[in-house]
Amino acid sequence: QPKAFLFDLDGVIVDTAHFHYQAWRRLANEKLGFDISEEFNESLKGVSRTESLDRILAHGNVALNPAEKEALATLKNDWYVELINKMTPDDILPGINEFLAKTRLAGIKIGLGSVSKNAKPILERIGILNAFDAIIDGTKITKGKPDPEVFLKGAEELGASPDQCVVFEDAVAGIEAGRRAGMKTVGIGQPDILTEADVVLANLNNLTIEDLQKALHF
Ligand code: B16
Ligand code: MG
Repeated sequence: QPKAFLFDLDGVIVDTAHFHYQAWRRLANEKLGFDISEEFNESLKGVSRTESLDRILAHGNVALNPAEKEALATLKNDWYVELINKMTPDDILPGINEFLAKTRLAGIKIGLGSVSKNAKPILERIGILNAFDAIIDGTKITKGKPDPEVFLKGAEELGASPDQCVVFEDAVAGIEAGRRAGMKTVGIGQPDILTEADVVLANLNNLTIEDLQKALHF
């Protein structure tokens, strides 16, 4: 039986992936003079703030000094925070509350594995901070996904070995991080994008722990 479930935040618990895209797109449009597509945005999911900016600048062939980059990253985050401040418990994605309840009932530990420095304020806003036994966020790690650090720290805090953990992720970089950590991975999204995940689901609606264990061969 699995001992711990590790959930990504953006795109799994809440649809903040969309807010990140909105804020980055606004930055590219208003400050850099080019646009970024939704397809390009896939490559930013799960990637840290500074690394995301570097990828956007490379994409638009723009070179900036560290101070300029810092200013743009701050501006993006200000816009992003404006968006997340409007969130309520209604923004929790379909099936999440029920699935977390089933997980707890099954005696499986619940951890958050997010690269975001805004993770805790978001969980507070949507009222589910207390659902987590461990929270690993951007303030606790030095390497973003696809590095496995965030999930390995989560397993450690929950007292589980990697092979007893399941990672729930919407990002290509996040699935890679879970795999590199030696964990089973559940992709939330499209199978043609999350090709490396052990199982891909559209969402966690009506998912039972038994069905999941079967699908993952636990
Ligand atoms: P912040 P996750 C990641 O969160 C996002 O997917 C990624 O788009 C974002 O750049 C990163 O957090 C950093 O977020 O700017 O709020 O610190 O998917 O790991 O939950
Ligand atoms: Mg994500």
